[in-house]
Formats: sequence, structure tokens, C-alpha cells
Amino acid sequence: MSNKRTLDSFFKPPEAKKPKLASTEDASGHSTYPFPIPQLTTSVSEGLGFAPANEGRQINDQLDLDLLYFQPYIPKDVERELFNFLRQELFFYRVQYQIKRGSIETQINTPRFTTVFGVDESSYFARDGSLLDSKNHRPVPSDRYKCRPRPIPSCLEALRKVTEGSTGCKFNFCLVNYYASGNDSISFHSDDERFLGPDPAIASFSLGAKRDFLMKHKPITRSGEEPPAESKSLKYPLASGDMILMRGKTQSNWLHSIPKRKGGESDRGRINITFRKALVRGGTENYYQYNVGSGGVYRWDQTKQEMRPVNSGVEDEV
Ligand SMILES: O=C(O)CCC(=O)C(=O)O
Repeated sequence: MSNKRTLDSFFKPPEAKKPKLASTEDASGHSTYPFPIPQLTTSVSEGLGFAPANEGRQINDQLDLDLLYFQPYIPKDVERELFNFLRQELFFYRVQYQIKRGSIETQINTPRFTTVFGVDESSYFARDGSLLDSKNHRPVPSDRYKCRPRPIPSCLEALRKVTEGSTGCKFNFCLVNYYASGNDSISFHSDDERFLGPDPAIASFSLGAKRDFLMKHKPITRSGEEPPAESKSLKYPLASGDMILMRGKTQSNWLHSIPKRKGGESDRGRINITFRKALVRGGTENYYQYNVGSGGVYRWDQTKQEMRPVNSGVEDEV
């Protein structure tokens, strides 16, 4: 079709422009990013200004449990656009790592897409993106980290700031999971690593498909006895826009998971964003090892409606 405007089109009022998901002119790049990440659209960043959309409900009626549950946190007219934006614009990884059980080494394939941004308290990013020492404000020596820490991009930084404001907690890390289908999952674990300090607060956001979030108390004794009957297992069907703040004794006493699910809306994809605060370098190394790793980059392909490897040299036959 020619680009020339016909007489007809000349007199027709211009069609309403499709809302752009992102403006690439405003992309925030960094030397550690595989590709630049655009800024949020004005409508999303303005919409986040109304978050939290609801007050958090305190859940502390079980032994050692301390949750604040926002249903939702992200306003309804914003969550869908934010989900589409993050799925389309972030880079993801499918991390593989080895574990040793006794003398046997096993390769673990992480059953979801992951990515991570941030750095522990010993360092911080200057406005120009350079990494500085928190004490002397000088550039961090190149051997401080084996990994290459990445600054939180502006699109997630906006949410981090709002979350800090509404929870009174401080965060320097942002981990993102993408569960492409009901086959993607995270098994029972707790975020109780020493590098998070005692009683860490973790703000966990859900966007996209509804998925069950399960919680159960850790066995109470060393012999692995069941916890007392009053601490029953919990199930929260997390919906798009919801946020659960886990705090207090929760991580040291409870396990959580997103189990695999067949059917339902799981195959529409779900994004989980967690904000955390790592105190020491070991936290930075750990988070980059398990959420970026050493494999290839994936990016959302809007035409194929799936995550595809970037520049892998592999293409589908057409
Ligand atoms: O996807 C979720 O809601 C949970 C994520 C999680 O447990 C984690 O990243 O440690």
C-alpha cells in the first residue's frame, strides 16, 4: 500500500493513536543490560501514584506468621499495562546450576524465567550508573564482585519507591520471576538467607495470571516433627495487582511456594516482583548467580507470544 494520503483521508479526523507501550527514545540503558529498558508510559507511572489501591490486611493469626496482604496494591486500570510492559521490555534468563548431594552432582533447571537488579548495602549506583562504595563514595574496586550488579531500571524503581513509602521498609534488590505457564513454578523454600539479616521484610507483587501461593510452617524440631495443629497450611490465590508483604518471623519459620498447575489461566503468564534488602556482598553474588547465571538472554516475542532466546542464531523454519 502506498504511503500517499488520499483526498478522503485528508478530510477524515485523524484516528486515535494506539497507546504506545513504551517510548524507546526514553530508554534507560546501562553497560550491564543486554538491551535498554524503556521508561514507563505516563499513564502507568501516574497510575502508580495512586498505589496502594487498598489498605493492607494484617494476617498474624498463626504461629510466627506476619503478613500484610494488599488486594490489590496496584490499581486495577494499571496492572494489565504494567504486566504487558514488563513482560515485553525486560530481559530474562532460564538459569541452570549444579548442586552436590553427597558426592553426586546434579544439574538443576530453574522452572521459570528470572531476572534481577540491585546491589547490597556495601555499594550503590550513582546517577551516572557507576557503582560506588557506600562508605568512601569512591568507585568500587573491580574485584569486589564476581558478578556485574545492575541498577534497578526506572520502571521498577518507581514501584520500589512507592512500596518503601507504604511499608516503611527499605529495599535495594528487585527480583523478577516470569511463570510462562502452569508448568513453571517455585518449590517450597524460605527467603531466610543470612545476607538478608534477621526478620527480613520482602514485598512480593503479582501481575497477570492468578496463581496459588502456598505457605506452611517449617518443622518445629530438629527431628522434623510436624508443626502444631494450630499452624495450618495456607493458600492465597494471588491475583494481578496483589502484594504480600512477608515480615517479622515469617521467613525464619514459614516456607512458601507457587506449585505447578494444570489448566486455568496459568498459561496466560504471571510476573512476580519481589523487593528485598541484601546487607552484604554475598547476597549480591547469590542473587545474580541464581537469577542471571551464565546462560543466554530471553525476551518476549509479541508475535509468537512466548519468551525467545535473543541472538541465539537459532530460528524457526518458515
Ligand atoms: O512468585 C511468587 O509469588 C513467589 C516468588 C518467590 O517465592 C521468590 O522469588 O522467592
